[in-house]
Amino acid sequence: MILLHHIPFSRSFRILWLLEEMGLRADLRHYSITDGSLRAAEFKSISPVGRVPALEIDGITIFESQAIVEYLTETRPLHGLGRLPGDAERVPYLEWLGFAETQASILASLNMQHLFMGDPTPASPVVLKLEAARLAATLKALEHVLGQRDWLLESGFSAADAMMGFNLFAAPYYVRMDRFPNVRAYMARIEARPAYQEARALDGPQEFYKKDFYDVPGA
Ligand SMILES: N[C@@H](CCC(=O)N[C@@H](CS)C(=O)NCC(=O)O)C(=O)O
Repeated sequence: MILLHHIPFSRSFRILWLLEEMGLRADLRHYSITDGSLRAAEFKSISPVGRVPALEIDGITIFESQAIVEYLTETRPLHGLGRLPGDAERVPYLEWLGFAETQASILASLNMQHLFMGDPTPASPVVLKLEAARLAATLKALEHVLGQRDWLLESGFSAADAMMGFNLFAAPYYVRMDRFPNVRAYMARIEARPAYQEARALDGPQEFYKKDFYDVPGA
């Protein structure tokens, strides 16, 4: 049995997608950011600060998406989706895994301020503008790399690309993507993957974003 603790359109999508790339189907247990389900004692015994994803597999439970990605790729090397110690691309592979989380933390900050705070504590326009600029800087870095190759690593698709699965589809709510054609082409390549399409169908509808774009108030 494989059980993924999951919220649609969140970082747990990374794992849902990676499992599909490996031909593994997980049962999903759904949570919500706003209904208190992440704070239940039972879930906190699995994920200490009540975050998704957490994955139950092989008789163990793992939290933190990067740890899950590394565990899955190391225990299932035949799929060729990780770059194990000794691989020439081991270092860039680890860098991109970390980069994905750096980018995701900016998105989480924007999500928190645009979607989950509101009155009586309005978000600071200065901080919102700064965070959107920091997100754009990560997209600019990707734009450069993706002008040289189709996937993050020269050797082709890897689990590092699956780590981007949550990020890149949340970014357009905060940054206009017109100036990042290589990133948009990369997103189209991702969307063309059958495993991605399967995972998206399993994911469930996103409930965070109520409009297409969140501008900085007063900008
Ligand atoms: N570094 C963690 C971050 C996990 C995380 O923050 N997940 C979000 C969803 S994208 C969450 O569960 N948020 C709930 C909260 O902040 O209360 C990972 O990559 O697994």
